[in-house]
Amino acid sequence: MRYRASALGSDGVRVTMESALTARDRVGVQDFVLLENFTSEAAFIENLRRRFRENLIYTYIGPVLVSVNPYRDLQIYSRQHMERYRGVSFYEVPPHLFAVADTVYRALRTERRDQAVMISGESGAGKTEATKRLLQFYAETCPAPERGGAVRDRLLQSNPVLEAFGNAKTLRNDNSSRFGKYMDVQFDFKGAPVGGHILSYLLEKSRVVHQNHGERNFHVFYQLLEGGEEETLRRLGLERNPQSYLYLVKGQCAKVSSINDKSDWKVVRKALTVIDFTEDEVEDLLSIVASVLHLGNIHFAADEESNAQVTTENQLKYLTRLLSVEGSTLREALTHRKIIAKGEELLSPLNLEQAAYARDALAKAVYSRTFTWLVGKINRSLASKDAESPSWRSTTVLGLLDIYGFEVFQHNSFEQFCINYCNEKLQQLFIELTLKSEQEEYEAEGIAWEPVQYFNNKIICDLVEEKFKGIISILDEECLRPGEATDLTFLEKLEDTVKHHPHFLTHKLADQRTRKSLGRGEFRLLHYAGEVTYSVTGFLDKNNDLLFRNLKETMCSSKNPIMSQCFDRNELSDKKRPETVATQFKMSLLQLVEILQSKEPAYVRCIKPNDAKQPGRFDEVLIRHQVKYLGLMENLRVRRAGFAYRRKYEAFLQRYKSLCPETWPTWAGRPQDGVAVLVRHLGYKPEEYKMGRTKIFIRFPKTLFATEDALEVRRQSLATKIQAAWRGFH
Ligand code: AD9
Ligand code: MG
Repeated sequence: MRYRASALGSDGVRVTMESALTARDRVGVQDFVLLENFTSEAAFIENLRRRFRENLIYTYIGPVLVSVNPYRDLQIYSRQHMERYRGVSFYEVPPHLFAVADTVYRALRTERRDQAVMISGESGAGKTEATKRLLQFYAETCPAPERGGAVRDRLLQSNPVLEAFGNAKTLRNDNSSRFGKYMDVQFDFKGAPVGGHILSYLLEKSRVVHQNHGERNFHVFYQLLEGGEEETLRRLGLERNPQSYLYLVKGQCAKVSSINDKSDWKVVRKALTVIDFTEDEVEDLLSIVASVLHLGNIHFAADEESNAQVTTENQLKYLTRLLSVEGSTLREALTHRKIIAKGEELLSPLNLEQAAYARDALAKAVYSRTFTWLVGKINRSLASKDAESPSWRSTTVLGLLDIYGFEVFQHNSFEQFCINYCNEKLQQLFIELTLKSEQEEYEAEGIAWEPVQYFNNKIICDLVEEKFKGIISILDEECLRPGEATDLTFLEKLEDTVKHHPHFLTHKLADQRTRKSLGRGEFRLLHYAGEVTYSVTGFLDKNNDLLFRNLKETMCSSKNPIMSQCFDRNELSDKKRPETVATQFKMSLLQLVEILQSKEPAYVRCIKPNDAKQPGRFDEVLIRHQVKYLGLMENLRVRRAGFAYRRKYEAFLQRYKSLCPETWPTWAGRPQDGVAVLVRHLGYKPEEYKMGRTKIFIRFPKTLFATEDALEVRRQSLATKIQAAWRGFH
């Protein structure tokens, strides 16, 4: 017999039945694989919209979590919410980030395999927020370690510090990550967090000296000025007003309504103590932050021979003190360049432009090296205190990846090129891993695999990173011709080498139609997530990342303990040319991919609902675009390749056994046989399902819905009966 809602029970039951169905209409399905029309993008978007309207921001595609940024506090991350998701099966509760958190954690515990949660999506989609919630989940719900319980606090408190130094307001996001972060949390054999380690990727250091209109420098500068104590500011020679600092006024938006720099500073200040900063270290760190601001205010004037002279004595005085260097050495280094010719050192004076360049290069180097030092310092504080003990060997690792999202601005430069390349790599990994694991599951279960067509972005990754022919190689080649090569010769070389590539275009290569929108100093890449036009201006310089030798020497002589760790004397004697920025980045991404591949992956795909950062606004065009490029439709088709739904025999039987007298209340045989009996009783037709080795595969959502509905009906009718009996009893 086939259960039909209308064929069952009294009127009362039918009404309940309808409301269950209406609820599904209203809030959509919680797993896209259950969409009737799963190939329709319109149906996909409609499902997202319905759920978003009801503040249901999470939906699955099988094990992948899709999340839409609500831009409002939904109160769904409390301790109670955490408890609700602990130890329950993924599908038994509404979709939630905590369900992913718990599933990953349990896999780590039971299978003792390292896990990695990869969070992706464009700038402002909610990756960093998701990472923080995950970390909070583990810090609050995991058992405390026997020793070194402070590690939980340290894990949490490393965040505000890194965000202060590595995040900034951009046009896309008021708290945009300007560095990539991969964080390992280490668990002991009892499942307690015992340590952590952070890898950071390419900080966007150009922001230190320049911001586009409507953007800010890194948060820490504003926080210190707003929140620092009088006494501290006096010592650092700082004024409260950000407008006084040239490095803070370029974007003309020091104040942001969504940000409270003053209270954020308090949080950061406290956090520094938690992550083991001594008072002296805090002082040294703040001296460096302040010195960057003073550097920005160093002015030069030209003497009669057009050589630059420092005119801002007061700033120089503070710099000398804060960086603990000799005043005369610093002055000379800011206005001269040391050249070694035929074994002899020569000092060549700089003109105004060169001196400004040297000053900015120093500011960027000081800041970015301090950031790297900070990550190292945090890592020392997070390092498991049990590292030497035998239990260390039995730790398992859970990785959280939160990287800067794909971004397109009016003006895109080297930084966007690196950020978007990074997203391209991660998309590639997602494609490889999801498709591969699906295929493997079908094979493991002995079910025929039907291949699915999808867009593979490997072609774009190759365009960027291939040896000799890729954009990075060509850029590096040009960087090897100082004095001859320019940004424009780099562009010409690119045009010659990759002219026929379907994802590459320049003004010269474009046809009449597209030429208008492309400037002469630009190239365009057709990324998986859309077209981006890059201006080549500054590419060579940023890739070379030169710091004049005498500036390096000056910094090596610094008595500020942090600076002296950041600038190592060995660097001065090193004859080998350092790797370029793009090549270092490429290598670090390759290493990251290896790390991620060695772990069991879980995915959170974040979607940004509108560009105005507003709650409740569902911009369909924007969302459709993201659904497309994140490959969610393909992901769904792969997941549905044949079967909408799959479940382990044990779980399936447990959930539905009450629908069949032979399996209710207990089934004594193998779960697989119980399921066979159950589905025959439910009237499943042979073409509707397949029995794998450990799981049942159901082809159409409607089959499962009918079963779910029958379950709901039974529950309701039971409740009605109990109520009636209760009334009769009284
Ligand atoms: V970027 O690539 O670093 O520029 P993210 O990291 O993807 O970007 P982020 O997590 O910083 O974006 O989210 C942007 C803002 O959206 C946050 O500052 C919050 O104001 C808002 N947001 C994001 N996720 C949530 C959420 N789950 N609940 C409420 C959220 N607000
Ligand atoms: Mg972020």
